[in-house]
Amino acid sequence: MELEQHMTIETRRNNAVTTASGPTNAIRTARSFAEDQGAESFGAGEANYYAYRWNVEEEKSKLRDLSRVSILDSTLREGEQSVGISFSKRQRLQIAWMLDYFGVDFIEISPVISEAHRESLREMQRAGFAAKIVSHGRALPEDVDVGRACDVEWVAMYHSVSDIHLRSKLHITREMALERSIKAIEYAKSHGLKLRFTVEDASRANPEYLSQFISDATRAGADRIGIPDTVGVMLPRGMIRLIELARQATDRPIDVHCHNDLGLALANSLAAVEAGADQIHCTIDGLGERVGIASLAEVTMALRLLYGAKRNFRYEMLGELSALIANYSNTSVPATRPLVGRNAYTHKAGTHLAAIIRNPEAYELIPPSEVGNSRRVVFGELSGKNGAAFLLRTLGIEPSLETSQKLAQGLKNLRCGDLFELGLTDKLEAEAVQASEKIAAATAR
Ligand code: HCA
Ligand code: CU
Repeated sequence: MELEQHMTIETRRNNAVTTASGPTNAIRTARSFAEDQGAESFGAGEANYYAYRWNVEEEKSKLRDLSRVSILDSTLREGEQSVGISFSKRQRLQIAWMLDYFGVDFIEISPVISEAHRESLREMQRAGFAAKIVSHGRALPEDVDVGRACDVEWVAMYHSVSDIHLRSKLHITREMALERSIKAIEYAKSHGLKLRFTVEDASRANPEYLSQFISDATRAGADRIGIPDTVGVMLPRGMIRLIELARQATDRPIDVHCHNDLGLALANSLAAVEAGADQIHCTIDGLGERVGIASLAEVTMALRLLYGAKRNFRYEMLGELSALIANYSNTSVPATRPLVGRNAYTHKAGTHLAAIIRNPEAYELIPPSEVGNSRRVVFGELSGKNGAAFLLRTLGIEPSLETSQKLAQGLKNLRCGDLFELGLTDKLEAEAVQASEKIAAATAR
């Protein structure tokens, strides 16, 4: 069935938009629907309208407003567990400043690791950030004391709850794990701390035990409950059920922390907040143990673009944050990283180029400047006459249809694949548009 037709039927069935029978109505309806949802990305040209409907229309009445979902950045804790990462104190402070300016709600760091980490934490406290600083450690009084010595307001403690961890890592019984955790919670609370308790490896724990654990931790005074998918084994629908169980067991805000071992961290984090989790854990570029967790750029942008969540993050810093981390870890940002990678806004095929220079929305979800990236074009055998005309114009040569075609053929005949890449400034883009209009006019003649 044609998509258009299907949508119309869907629309009728849902009885949500009764007039969406033709393109004009569909566009009009798109606008009001989008406005309804507060989804700014669907207000302008409605390029993403149908996708939005596929994504959320059915759930519209059930979906919570995700504008209140908060963000914890763990680049300085989970991120430092990445292979090849070890920040200096100065770097940690710089990262924290930028994360705070970006607008995250919590910044997590583990002072248990070293004196340098403790000093970093103290400096962060002194900086007077709007973001809350969380001191991460094990569910042990001595780790709580390390946080206390740094005058923190918030501590996070974790204890494994899966049988595999209890048996193979800790060599203790379920009862011992619970008892030890409750003691640690009571200890932290007796010292006036705010506390998140994370049930490590929750996704692989016995559900009855997990539920009991969460409600006991809540009763003992935990202010937030952290539900991690520690080995990245969940499907989004599994995550929904897991969060629903946690939601039943506690009335406290729930954090979700999804590992990316199968590339599902983002999807699982989103499923979790749909199911009632209140905060997502992220790191810059998804850094973390093994292949890391959900990335700050992807999570914050998905919340904004796909759910219309209204947050005042400084999204345009995403590219810079990513570059900073790459610089501090002597690596480069993987070209294929969504939103911030070099390839995220690099267009290559001639047909894409032709569309992009008329309206970038044809192949871009959000303009590159909004995520601190920039648009590039690749010239080579796939450029076609539009790409060739653009290239000629850039070189100061007035393109005709004939020369453009010749150049396109020449680029193809070289059989060199990609010849070179050109960063697009506003001026170059304006010239490209002119060139492509000329070609279009010439072709029409
Ligand atoms: C760890 C495990 C952890 C904890 C998550 C949390 C996990 O490396 O300490 O405290 O929120 O993935 O379970 O990162
Ligand atoms: Cu983790």
